[in-house]
Amino acid sequence: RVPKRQPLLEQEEIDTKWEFARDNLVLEGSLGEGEFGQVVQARAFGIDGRQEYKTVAVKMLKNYAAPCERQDLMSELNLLKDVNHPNVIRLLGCCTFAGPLYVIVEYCEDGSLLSFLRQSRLQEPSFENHRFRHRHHAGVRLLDSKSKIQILTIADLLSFAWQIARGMQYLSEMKLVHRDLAARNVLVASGKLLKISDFGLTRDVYEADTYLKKSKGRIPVKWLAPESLFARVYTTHSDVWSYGVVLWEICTLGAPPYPGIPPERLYNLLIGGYRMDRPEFCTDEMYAVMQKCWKLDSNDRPSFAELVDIFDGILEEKT
Ligand code: ACK
Repeated sequence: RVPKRQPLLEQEEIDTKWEFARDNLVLEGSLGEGEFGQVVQARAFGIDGRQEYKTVAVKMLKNYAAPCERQDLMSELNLLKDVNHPNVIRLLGCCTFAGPLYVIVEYCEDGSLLSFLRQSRLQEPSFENHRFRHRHHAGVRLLDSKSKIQILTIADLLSFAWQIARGMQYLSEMKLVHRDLAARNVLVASGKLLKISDFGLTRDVYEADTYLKKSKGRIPVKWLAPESLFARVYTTHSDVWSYGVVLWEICTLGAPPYPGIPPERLYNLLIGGYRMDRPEFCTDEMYAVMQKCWKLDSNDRPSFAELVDIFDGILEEKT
């Protein structure tokens, strides 16, 4: 049977929608790099329909990247085409023809949550400050941040927890499993607005709601649920485990998890019931949430919708 032309035409349509002319992109300084990929700050002319330059971030591969890295970046691009949420990084365009693959996303002026948390340590700690104002805007809880000095309050940290849960709730409703949720993969835009990023490892899940990773890649061991470590099973429940580790990163202002524990010992420790201690400045309430996320039986962990409700409740109390 002759295959129908329809799917091909659809594919062409999608590409035209997002393809951006390379000539209108001016690459500037590097924002950072990983093993195979790099992120470069750039100015894009007319990318959001206006006749002006807009600062953007461009994700691309390094010269010696393996084909599977290109595949990861391509799959990240394709997933980004379908997502639209204030707490998830927004795709602005891509360059897929006649040159290197560029994935153009919104620029987040304060970089990764991990570096943001670590930088905030340089400021006066203000853990005792419970007074804060927030407003709802397009479903997003924005904290007032007129000052350039980034002093983080408990309210900020709770808002971070809430925003990441919101973004993850959206992704899980889209049947997407992130598989690499960590503070290094969350970005901070102006107004301390968080955006979940780095979808390179993200996969669609179908009926079984489970993704079994076939090949061995780079594995973020200390963020992984025991079932992902042992059986390479990734679900929205294993994303919830990683979310618990992100809560721990938030409360420690970006400390590396399981300090002093070699990654190869982690699995046995976790199934034996070992969990990270409550961080020094973490409330019992927050630690209780982490512990729920780290239940051995993945079905006993809260859903992202429940986590949003929990932090909604805590934030309301403090208003
Ligand atoms: O912590 P950073 O300064 O913020 O270092 C990392 C680096 O690139 C590698 O991921 C930065 N980065 C990534 N995506 C963006 C973006 N969309 N806007 C601004 N910075 C970004 C990140």
